[in-house]
Amino acid sequence: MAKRLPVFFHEEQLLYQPLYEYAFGEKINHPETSHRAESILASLIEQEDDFEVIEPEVFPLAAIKEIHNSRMIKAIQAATSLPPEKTFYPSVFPYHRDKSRLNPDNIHHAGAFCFDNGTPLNATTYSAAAWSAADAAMAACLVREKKAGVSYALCRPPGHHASKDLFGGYCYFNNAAIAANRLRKVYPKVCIIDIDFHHGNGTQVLFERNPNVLVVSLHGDPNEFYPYFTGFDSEVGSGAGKGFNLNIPLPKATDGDEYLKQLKDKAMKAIKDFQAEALVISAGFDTYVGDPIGSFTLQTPDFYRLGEALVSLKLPTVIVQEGGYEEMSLGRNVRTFLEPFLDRV
Ligand code: SP5
Ligand code: ZN
Repeated sequence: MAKRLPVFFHEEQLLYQPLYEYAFGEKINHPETSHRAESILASLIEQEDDFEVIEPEVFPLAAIKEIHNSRMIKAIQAATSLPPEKTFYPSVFPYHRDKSRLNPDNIHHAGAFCFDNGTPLNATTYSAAAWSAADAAMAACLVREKKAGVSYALCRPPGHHASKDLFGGYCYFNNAAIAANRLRKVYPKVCIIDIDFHHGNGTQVLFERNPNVLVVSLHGDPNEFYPYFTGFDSEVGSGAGKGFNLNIPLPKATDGDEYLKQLKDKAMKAIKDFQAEALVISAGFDTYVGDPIGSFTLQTPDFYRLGEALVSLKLPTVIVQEGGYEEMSLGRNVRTFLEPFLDRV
């Protein structure tokens, strides 16, 4: 039997269940459910000759601390002492964030480490987010040690909106950044390609001054779509990192053909020019036609084409789960995307 594609996942990720969010004043069911992970897991287990689910064992605090500052981590930890039925929604965001005024142990100060009100905290958030980060760290270690050519971290909650000291956009710890940092210890030049519907603002800001990490993101035009303030093509990196950030904003209703064209002509060209030695894919599936919060029109077979295109780069690859909120199709879309990578395990 051929080698199976390693899938990292920890059961404790399921215990965090945000119930709702306020989206522009409207109370809606929270899109980032634990059912998402269950949908993916069920779909991969169905094909157990191809996928091997592995539970991370090491609690990843050191890996998280490489990316996030200790006060932001503390703010998320502070929620572990909330009563089980209580969920805190950061809703007040301070203008001044100087150290002397902030107490990360006080849950009412969580807004100092957060940038939107869709990213709540409760007693289970920290362990779910930490084990999600562990998936990414372990998946990267396996590839770094050349025990696999490709691995998949079933991260949930997602990560690409989180930066050094701000969580938001359903993201707490930046799993893709954690994976990239692990890879960098063996592969000096790493590319993170972000194919989630939303701009990966957290990943961008974490690496925008770094010439050794190329960050490429295709996403809904920020003039119209979340996170609104970043993701424009004028953001090209800064200082020594200038030229090593590429944003490809795309209009509403972008379909698979157009998406693939942009991916190949712009994103993959940049990755080749950069001569990346390893690849992290921030894999969101909210580009799917049926997604409740995305506005592209990719169909399930398009995810196969996407995977096929990225496999052709022939790079050691860590695939990190990001968004994708149409629970019925999510598992199938993820499996379809992973299929072309099976030859490269
Ligand atoms: C990881 C990730 O995908 N995070 C996305 C966070 C998006 N939060 C804002 C959602 C705004 C929803 N607006 C829905 C409009 C539907 N027509
Ligand atoms: Zn998204």
